[in-house]
Amino acid sequence: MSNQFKRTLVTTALPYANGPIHIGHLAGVYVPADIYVRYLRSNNKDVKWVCGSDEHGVPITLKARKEGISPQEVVDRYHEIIKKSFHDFGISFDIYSRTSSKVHHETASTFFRKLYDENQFIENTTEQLFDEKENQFLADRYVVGTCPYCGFERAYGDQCEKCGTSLNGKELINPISAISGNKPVLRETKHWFLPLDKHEAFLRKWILEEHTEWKPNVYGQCKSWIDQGLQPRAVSRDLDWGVPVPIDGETGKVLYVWFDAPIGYISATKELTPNWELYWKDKETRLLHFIGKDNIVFHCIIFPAMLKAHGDYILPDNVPANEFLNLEGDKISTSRNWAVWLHEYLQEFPNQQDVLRYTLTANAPETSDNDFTWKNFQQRNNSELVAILGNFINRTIVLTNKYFDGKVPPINILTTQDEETLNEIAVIKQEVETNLEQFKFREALKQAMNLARLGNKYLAETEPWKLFKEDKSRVETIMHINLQITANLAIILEPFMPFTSSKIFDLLQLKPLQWSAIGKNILSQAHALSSSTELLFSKIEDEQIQLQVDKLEHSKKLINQKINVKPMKEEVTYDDFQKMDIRIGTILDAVKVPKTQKLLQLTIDTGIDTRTVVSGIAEHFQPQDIIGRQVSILVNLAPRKIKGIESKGMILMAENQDGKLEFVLPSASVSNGSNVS
Ligand code: B3M
Ligand code: ZN
Repeated sequence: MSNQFKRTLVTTALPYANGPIHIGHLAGVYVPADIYVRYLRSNNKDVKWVCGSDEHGVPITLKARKEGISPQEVVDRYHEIIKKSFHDFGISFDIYSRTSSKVHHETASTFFRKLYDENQFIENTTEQLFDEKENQFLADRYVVGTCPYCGFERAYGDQCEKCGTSLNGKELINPISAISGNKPVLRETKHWFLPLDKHEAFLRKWILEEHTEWKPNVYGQCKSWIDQGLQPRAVSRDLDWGVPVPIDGETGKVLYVWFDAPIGYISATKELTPNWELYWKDKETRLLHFIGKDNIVFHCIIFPAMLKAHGDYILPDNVPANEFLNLEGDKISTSRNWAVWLHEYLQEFPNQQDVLRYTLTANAPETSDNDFTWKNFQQRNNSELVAILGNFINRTIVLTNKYFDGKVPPINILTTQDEETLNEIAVIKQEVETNLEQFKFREALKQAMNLARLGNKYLAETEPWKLFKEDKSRVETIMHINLQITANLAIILEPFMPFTSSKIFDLLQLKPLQWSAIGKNILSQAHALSSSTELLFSKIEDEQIQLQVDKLEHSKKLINQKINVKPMKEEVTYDDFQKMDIRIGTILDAVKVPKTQKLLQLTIDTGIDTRTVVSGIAEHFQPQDIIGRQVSILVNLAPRKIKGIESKGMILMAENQDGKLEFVLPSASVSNGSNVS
């Protein structure tokens, strides 16, 4: 543990309150941070962990537009859902706040104002994309277009999600407004810029020379940014949702969401403790930002430059960013519903938070993107949690009940094997610590599970069930050791699987113990266990997994259908539409047009008259099946001769993706001649 620090402040990326959270969020940021913080707490360290919802920015306003509700309604809804999911999964923030809070608005505003007053910004009028129809500047994700770097056609105005390059809307090729589909124009507007170029020398030295210990993925991204040369970044936007720019007379402008959001960490700390300054301004505080890789530049370059410009804040000591978690081979996507949502998981696997926490940690995308598959989830549960951990603890409890009436037996003469087994606990503890301190959570978990493996091996080799009759004293020692291992597991697993740890403590009738107890004699002779023999984990069956796979398959189908939807035709005026006279009619007769495959000759009562229409639906309907059915018919279409028959009008049909036709009809029967408008 880095001993030059007196206390630690952990921050985790503030999730946008524009949707629920999924396994990718947990795996990349919140579970690793939770493990780390729980570990520090278990070591009695002074640590605070702050987080909250990011409630500003275009992701929120876009969502509000899409749903036809206000941004406030969006954030109110998702803030609660997100907060609950975190709580349900044991994510143990000291505070989960939100950036729409009053404290945050004041903090962010004051922060900006100080930098403004001290001339830390450049004020500049530039041309920005503007949607004339919507009368709005197209900040960030309000504009999409082709990425000039990789050619991806749906790049956003602030970033290309394909190649990760951070962009300015003006760089996009063929930009279109995300709200209206319009081609934007350029219009002048004034903004404030943080001159990152002026901070470049400092950042270069601070990161590239003084923080060579940062994870290679983080260090590498920073190096590439700095080597490309840093540019001034706009810190305000023309939007009406956010923290207003605190300058008199500047209306319709708010702080850029990436300016205010990281200040949210400070605001949350303020809400948490009156001593907040100790955590932000004292050199003996260690500041850690847990984030995903798409947030690296903001936490390693922009926010530190802001803090430096402010003058009195500490800078992060480390930024353990993870790569991305994919799902069944594809990028997790909220809009395509390609995700495992936390609230849904808990409905389908109730009380199995730790199975997910375990799987996500065991597969954490620490050094490269990684894949979550349901098969792997099942396998990790069945062959690791059930077969190794659950099995060891269950056998230990059951045998103790059977031989010693549920009481801890004495420890007698130790064999070399006993001593080696007990000594191994301290070795494992050390391994777990070393890995946790380097943010290597996968490896740390593997080592912690080695303690359960050790227990299983010891139990299998000593075979107490064969010895009880002739050597009770030996069995006492063996079971005593197994129970000590079980108690140690409760402590060492707590950061990773807090629910399981608490169950083990309950089984042992122990109050939760701290990290320093690992390797010590925890259970004293004659201590009584709980009478419960509840299993810690249960097997997950193939059917349960198949259900999840099917659910994803269903999402994929919907996605593919969406992709196949034809683009909208050219715009028409209301008058164009009004010219069309569509009525409800009834098919009186239908016959196949001779020598054709597709054509039916229909006789239709339109309410106005009885007429003939030739329609290309013969491959979809048998004549006898449609006689008597109502249809919608365009009656004022100019007559056409088809195969020698004069056709007057056109039947309205809907065609789905696989080309199948259905009649377009009112939902209840209406009289012939009724207008469709
Ligand atoms: N809300 C972006 C994201 O979820 C953002 C993080 C803010 S951290 C200060 O990727
Ligand atoms: Zn790109």
